Amino acid sequence: MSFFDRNRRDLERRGIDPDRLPPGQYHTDRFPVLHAGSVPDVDLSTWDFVIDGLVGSPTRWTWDEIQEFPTSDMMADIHCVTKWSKFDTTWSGIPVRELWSQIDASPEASHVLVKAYHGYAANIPIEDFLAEKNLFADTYEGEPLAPEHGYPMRLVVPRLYFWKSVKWVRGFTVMSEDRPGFWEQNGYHMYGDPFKEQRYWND
Ligand SMILES: Nc1nc2c(c(=O)[nH]1)N[C@H]1C(S)=C(S)[C@@H](COP(=O)(O)O)O[C@H]1N2
Ligand SMILES: [Mo]
Repeated sequence: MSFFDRNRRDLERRGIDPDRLPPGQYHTDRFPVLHAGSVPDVDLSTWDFVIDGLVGSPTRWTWDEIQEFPTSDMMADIHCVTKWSKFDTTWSGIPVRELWSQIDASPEASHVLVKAYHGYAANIPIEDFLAEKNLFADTYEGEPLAPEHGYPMRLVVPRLYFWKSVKWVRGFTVMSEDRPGFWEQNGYHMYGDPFKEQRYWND
């Protein structure tokens, strides 16, 4: 029996539906750390969150200002393109929809490019960006985000592969076309639906 078959059988034994696993994924209870480059040195006194592109006027919030937004809690399964999935992860933070309601986005807006320290970016269609579960999270499993998992704030978009969930997020650009981010320029799929196994350019 293959590793993947055993992994599904382990889930069944624990009373967890193995069909929650997208094709080609295995379940883990660990929380692997994955990123390009180094963990940024974060200084909250100079931290800002910037929204530019197709908005009425560019918006900038400091760390103190962004604390004024309402927050929610969310639970979701996450799926990394390197084949691990983790179930029932819990997060809190600012719903993406909350931030979006405060900006004057153009009716032409179709995609965002979400940006982080060190030039990392990921592109997401607006419809997926505004999905109900999505958060700009500052809390994971009831604790402040660990530096390696995106402190002080990361995006969480559970319906797409986890590379879209930008750690150390600093804002986004609103666009009227799709433009590749960091991994999308380096072979990863422009959209990245785990259940359609859209891992690489030709998937
Ligand atoms: N800023 C930034 N965000 C990032 C990455 C990165 O390299 N830089 N890697 C992505 C990838 S490929 C994955 S799988 C997840 C991993 O998140 P984790 O380390 O919290 O598990 O972060 C995503 N967000
Ligand atoms: Mo990843």
